[in-house]
Amino acid sequence: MASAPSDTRISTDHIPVKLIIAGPFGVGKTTMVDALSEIKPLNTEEVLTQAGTLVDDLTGVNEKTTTTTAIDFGRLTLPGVVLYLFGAPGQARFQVLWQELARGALGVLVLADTRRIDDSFAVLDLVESTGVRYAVAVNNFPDSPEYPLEAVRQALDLHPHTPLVVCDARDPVSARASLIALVEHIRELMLT
Ligand SMILES: Nc1nc2c(ncn2[C@@H]2O[C@H](COP(=O)(O)OP(=O)(O)OP(=O)(O)O)[C@@H](O)[C@H]2O)c(=O)[nH]1
Ligand SMILES: [Mg+2]
Repeated sequence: MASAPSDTRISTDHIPVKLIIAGPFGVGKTTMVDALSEIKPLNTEEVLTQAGTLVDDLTGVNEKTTTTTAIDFGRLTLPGVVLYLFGAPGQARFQVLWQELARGALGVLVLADTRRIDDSFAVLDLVESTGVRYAVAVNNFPDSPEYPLEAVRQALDLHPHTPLVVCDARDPVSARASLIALVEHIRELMLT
């Protein structure tokens, strides 16, 4: 029998860690999971319909043609740990999904978009309701207003210790740096 391709094998000496990449509609969750995953990511993309515009506001993301209908899933192996990455929608109507998804998660990376900063509130409410620790990464688009990070922190009413970074969800190095900021934060909290 042929052995499995190396990129699909899971090493048993790596600690499994579940992380969630969350954020409002169209913020770049699927893009980030795709950029990070070493396996072909599971995507649940479907074409956006006219009916969908009644529930998700396309303002600022008019170029968008598809949306994730459930979750994204990918995997990233780092020294000693294997990260299981779940891309999850952050609109308030996904509260039920979150109750299940948050179970066993070590942390959440919340993506934010400075073109639509208000859309982050529902996500932050959902994440805070789960009690899972989180960090925030601003995903920059070409037409994103560039506010100082302190202004974004204030606008989102983040705790002074909550990590806040800027990222490019398309870039694996940048995406990985955001995850590291999250994991380092959780590590520090666990040690104190
Ligand atoms: N310029 C730029 N475009 C991005 C970036 N991240 C995502 N995009 C684009 O933005 C669009 C939306 O990205 P998605 O990854 O589908 O966003 P999402 O959060 O998964 O969207 P939903 O699942 O519908 O909520 C896509 O066309 C991406 O190519 C980024 O960092 N910079
Ligand atoms: Mg998506």
